[in-house]
Amino acid sequence: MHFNRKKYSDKVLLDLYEGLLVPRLIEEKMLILLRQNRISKWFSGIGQEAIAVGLTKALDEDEYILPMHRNLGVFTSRKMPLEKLFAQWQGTSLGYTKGRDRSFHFGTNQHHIVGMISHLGPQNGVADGIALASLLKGEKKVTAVFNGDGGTSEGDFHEAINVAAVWDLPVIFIVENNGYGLSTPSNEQFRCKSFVDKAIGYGIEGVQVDGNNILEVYDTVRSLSIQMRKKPRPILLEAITFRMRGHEEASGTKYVPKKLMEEWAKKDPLHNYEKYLLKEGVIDKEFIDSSTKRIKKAIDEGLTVAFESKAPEPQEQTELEDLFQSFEQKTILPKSKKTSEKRFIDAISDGLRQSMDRYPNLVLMGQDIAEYGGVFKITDGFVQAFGKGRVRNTPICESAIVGAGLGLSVKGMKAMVEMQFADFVTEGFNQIVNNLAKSHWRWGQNADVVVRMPTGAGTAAGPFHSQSNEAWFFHTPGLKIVYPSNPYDAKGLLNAAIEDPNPYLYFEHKLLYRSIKDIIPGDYYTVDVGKAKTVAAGNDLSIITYGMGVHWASEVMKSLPEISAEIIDLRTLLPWDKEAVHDAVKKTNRALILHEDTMTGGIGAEISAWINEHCFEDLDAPVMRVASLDTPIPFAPVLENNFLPKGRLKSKIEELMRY
Ligand SMILES: Cc1ncc(C[n+]2csc(CCOP(=O)(O)OP(=O)(O)O)c2C)c(N)n1
Repeated sequence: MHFNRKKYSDKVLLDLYEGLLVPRLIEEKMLILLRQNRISKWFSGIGQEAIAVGLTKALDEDEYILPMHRNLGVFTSRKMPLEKLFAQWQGTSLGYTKGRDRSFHFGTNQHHIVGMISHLGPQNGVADGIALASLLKGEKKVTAVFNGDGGTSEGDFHEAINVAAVWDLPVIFIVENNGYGLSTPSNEQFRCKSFVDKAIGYGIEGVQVDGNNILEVYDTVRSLSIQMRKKPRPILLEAITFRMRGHEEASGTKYVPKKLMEEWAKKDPLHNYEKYLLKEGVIDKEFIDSSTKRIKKAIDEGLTVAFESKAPEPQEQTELEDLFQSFEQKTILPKSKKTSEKRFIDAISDGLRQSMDRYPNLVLMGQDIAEYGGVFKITDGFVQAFGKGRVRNTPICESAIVGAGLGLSVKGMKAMVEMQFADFVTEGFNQIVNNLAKSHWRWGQNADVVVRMPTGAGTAAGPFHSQSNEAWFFHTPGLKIVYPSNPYDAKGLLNAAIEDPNPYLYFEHKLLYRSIKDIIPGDYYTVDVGKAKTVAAGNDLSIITYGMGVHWASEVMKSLPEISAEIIDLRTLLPWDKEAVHDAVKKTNRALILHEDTMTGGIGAEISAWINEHCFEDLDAPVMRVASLDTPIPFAPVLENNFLPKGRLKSKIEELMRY
C-alpha cells in the first residue's frame, strides 16, 4: 500500500493513527464481550475504518455526517463520550435513545451526526435536506452520507443523488464498496464496473479511492470538501474496501472465498498505516504501546459506566409524550375583521402564502410547484413572491423529498412537501412512517414537515388519482393528520400544521377545491388541532365524519326531515376528538360513522371500537359504518358512484333509526 503524506504534519498523521486505533480497539473488545454474551449483536467494520475515520477527520466538526452500521469510526472521531456510546448499544437510559433503538440507529446534533434507520437508503434524502438547509443559509458546509454497495440498489440512493445533482447540493455520497451485501456478492447486486461510472449518469463527478488507505481517503475528502464549499455540488465517492467479518457476527463468512480474505487481510488499514508511520519515524513501538494502553483504559472505564447505567424505566406517559416535540398550540385569531370570499382551494393557497410570510425558514417542495404553480395552482405566483430557493420544483422522487424535509428540520427549518396527488405518497411512504414519524421518539429529532395530500374521488380519475389513504397513516404513531371540510378550516388547519414543529399529513379533497366557497378572514389565523366541530345539532343520531362526508351527511339529512342528526366534523383524525364523539353519542344514543375511505380497517373501525368500549351504556343501537366498497376506485362515473358511500348513506341512517 502506497502512502503519500504530502505536506501533512506529524500531528495530522498521529491524529489519523489514533483515529484508526480507537474503533479497532473498541471492536476487538466488543468481539470478546459478544463471546461472553455480554452484548447482543455486533456489526463489524474491521478493515473498513479508514473510510469513516479519514472522512470524518477531513470534514469540519460542524459538518453533518450520516453514517451506516459499519461506521463506528465516525462516532469515535467525533469524540462521542464512550460511556454514552456503549450505553446506547446496551439499551440503557444513559444511551442516546433511552433504550428505544439499538446499535448505531441514533443521531446527535451536538456531534452533527444523523444516524440511520435500518432501511439504509433513506439516509441519502435526509442528507440532501441538510445540505439544502446549509445552502439556503449560505453556510458553505458539506454534508456526507454513507452507503454500502448493496444499499445502492435501493431507489432512495438514486433519487437522492439525482436531486442533489439538479439542486447542486454539497453532498458527498460515499459508497463503501466492500464486496458483499449480507451474503450477496457484488455481481449479483449490480452490473456497473465501478460507481464512478454511475456518477456520469447523474451528471456529477465520481471519485474512487483506496478505502483502506487513510491518507488517501483523508486527502481526497479534504480537497473535495474545500472545492465543494466554494462551489456547491454533489460528489459520488467510491471507497474500495472489503468486509473482513460477517454481515453481523452471528451470520459468519462461510460464503466468502478464503483467498479473498487472505488477500485483503494484507491490506489492513491500521497495520499498514502503522508500518508506514514506523518507517517514517513518526511513531515508535513505545508510542504504539502507550497509545494502545491509554485507549484500552478509556474503553474499560466507559464500559464500566455503561454496564452500571440503569435500564430505562418504562413509563407509559413518557413513551407517548416523547412521540412529539412538546408544543402547546395557542390558537391564533385573525387580527382584524377583514374577510373575503374564498373557494376551498384559495383558502389553502392563502394559508400557505401567509405561512411563508410568517416563517422565513419554511421551504416548499413538490413537483411542478414553482413557475407552473402546481397542478392545482395552489402555489401560483409563489416563486415571484418568495423566490426559487424556497419554492422548489422537485424531480419525481417523493422519497428523497420527504427525506429532505427531515434534513431541513435537522437544521431548524420547516418544510411543506406537496404530493401531486395523495396516491403518490406510496413513493414516500417509508420516509413518512419510519423517518418523520419515529425520529423524535427515537433520538429527539423533530420532523417539522407538513405533507399536503390532494385526495379523494368523485372526479372520475381512476384507481391512482382518487384514493383516500388517510388510514395508512392513522395507524402510525408519531404522525398528526388533519382533514378540513370547508375553506375556514382549510386555511386555519394548514397554518396550524405548519406552525407545529411535528410531522403532519394535511388532506385536501380535490372535489372541494372549486366546488365550495365561504367568507373567511383575510388575516392569518389557526384552527385548534384535535378539536372536532359540530356542524349540525340533532337528537336522534350522531353522524361522525370528515372531509367530503360532512357534505354528504348534510345533503342526505335534508331528504330525511323527520330525523334530527348531530353531524360531527372530526377535522383532525390524529389525534381525533374523543370528547366530542363521547358527548355526541351521550346525547343521541346512536352513532353512524361515515367516511369516503374504504371500510375494512378504516378510521371508522377505530372510532366504532372506541365507542363500544367507552360509551356502551349510552348506546341504543350498534355503532354502524358507511364507507366505500372494499375495492380499488373505479374510473367510470357510474362505477365510481357505486363505490362511494353516499348512495348507501340514507338507507343506513334509516336502518340505524329502525333498530
Ligand atoms: C430496505 C432494507 N432491505 C433489507 C435490509 C436488510 N439488510 C441490512 S444490511 C443488508 C446488507 C447491506 O449491504 P451493504 O449496503 O453493501 O452494506 P454492508 O453491510 O456491506 O456494509 C441487508 C440486506 C435492510 N436493512 N433494509
